[in-house]
Amino acid sequence: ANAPVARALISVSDKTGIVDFARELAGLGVALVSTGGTYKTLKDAGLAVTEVADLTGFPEMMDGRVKTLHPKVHGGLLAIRGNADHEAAAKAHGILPIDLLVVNLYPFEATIARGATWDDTIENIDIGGPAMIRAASKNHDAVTVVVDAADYPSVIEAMKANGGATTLDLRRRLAAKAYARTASYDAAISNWLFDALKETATPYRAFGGSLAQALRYGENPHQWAAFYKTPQGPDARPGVATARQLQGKELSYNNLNDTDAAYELVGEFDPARTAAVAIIKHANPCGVAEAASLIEAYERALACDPVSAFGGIVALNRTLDAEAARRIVEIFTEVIIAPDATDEARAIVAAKKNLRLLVAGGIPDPRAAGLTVKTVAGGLLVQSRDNAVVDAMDLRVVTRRAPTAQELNDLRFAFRVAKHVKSNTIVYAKDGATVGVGAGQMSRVDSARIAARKAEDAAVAAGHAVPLTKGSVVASDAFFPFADGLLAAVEAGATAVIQPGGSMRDKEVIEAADQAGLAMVFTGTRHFRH
Ligand code: 93A
Repeated sequence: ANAPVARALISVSDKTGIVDFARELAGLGVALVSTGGTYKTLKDAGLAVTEVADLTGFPEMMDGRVKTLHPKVHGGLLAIRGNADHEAAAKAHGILPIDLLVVNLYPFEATIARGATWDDTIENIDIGGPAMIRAASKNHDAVTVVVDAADYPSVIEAMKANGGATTLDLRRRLAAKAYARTASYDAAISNWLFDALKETATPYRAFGGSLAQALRYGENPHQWAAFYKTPQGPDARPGVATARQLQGKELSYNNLNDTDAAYELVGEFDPARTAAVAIIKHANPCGVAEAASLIEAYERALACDPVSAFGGIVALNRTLDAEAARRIVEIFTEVIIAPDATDEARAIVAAKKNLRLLVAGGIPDPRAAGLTVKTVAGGLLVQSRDNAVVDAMDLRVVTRRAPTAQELNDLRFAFRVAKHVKSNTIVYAKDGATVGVGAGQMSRVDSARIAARKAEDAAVAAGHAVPLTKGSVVASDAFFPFADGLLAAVEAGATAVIQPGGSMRDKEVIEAADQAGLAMVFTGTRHFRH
């Protein structure tokens, strides 16, 4: 049914561009019908428009909760054109066909973002809008539905090219987009309610987000990609979705992924206690350090693996200062993210045009609840985020020797970092800095060896006589299934170990540690990350 559009119902909360669009429609001979506020906007602009109350013969009522929920609206949208029964019913009840529906919904997501009251938020749940959108989309064979102002021009263009009608292809695309909108809208409402109930763990969660940015490409140039944001309240965990980009090239898919990994990692370090810096490559840290100042933390993070740090992402847990900025821009860096940046630091970064600088306004709370989602063929795997923090864990010394105070500090540091490294994870640390990171190996022994070898490389690069793992501590994200992984760490020179424990062969592993004079603590908590 490719008939010209004769009647349009326009009901929009966001009135951007609506007057121009309606004027074009009127110019193409379309009769306009609108709800109260939209009616007023169009009428004030000098357009001929009918109020929906005149169409239905019912006033808008109950504070606007009921304005378009009426058979004259839904019959007009749903009647199958050319179906004798439907047309007879329409005639009998004085229902006029509606060929074009233009709706954008009560701004529910924006309402929760500004932290509105409960009642205000409830009132911003649109009922009539989604009902009309769904009706019009079902009947897209004849009805055009527009939910996004960005589509106004293509509708006008199609009508001009087709004697006042749109094309089936366009109507189908717009219907697909419309159902995506109602789905993400309802997901936002459902998630808001679950959040208010403090329930992240529920199998009934809905998944949805709205398109924040179409990305140039995905992990590789032949992959399509986009960034979707899930609606958040004003106290949202600061991170890539809330950060403001002050300068630099457009963020890529990999940048967003790596920046997220980097920022979540520095979130583990309380800025009131210590300055912390993480350098990330391919979502794994190639150096992390905490120190009295950002510059010192950066230097030490960089020293861990200066070769890999090239082209990395740098995250800081405190306001970026000039000193740190000056040093960071010396090597090729893709992204810097920090809670904020001083004016002087911003000016220094500005000299590197492509370098992306993001300010997040705060740092993420590692203890916050939340969900992680991963796709598998044909489905989604959902879990609560790993919000376990080592400071809250009951550390149990299992060896004859207990760690010294210095070792214990480093063990905690290393385990905090290990949480953010892909499994199997081995992290060597010393004096609040990583000195070797082994990531993503299928065998824990390999991770231990790789981390040790990287430490040797770093020692050679820095002109140290002995590898930095000598006298370091080591963290493992999961238990050592055999003593071999632990022995590899002993060989590298580690003096203390932190790991979850819980292996069938714990006894064997503890004996090996005792024999080597190591101090070992069990956390009872595992930090797998895949
Ligand atoms: O409260 S509602 O759910 N009840 C309705 O019957 C209804 N019909 C349209 N909200 C309803 N709308 C929404 O009103 C539209 O989705 C749109 O967002 C808004 C436009 O109102 P106005 O034209 O008065 O500014």
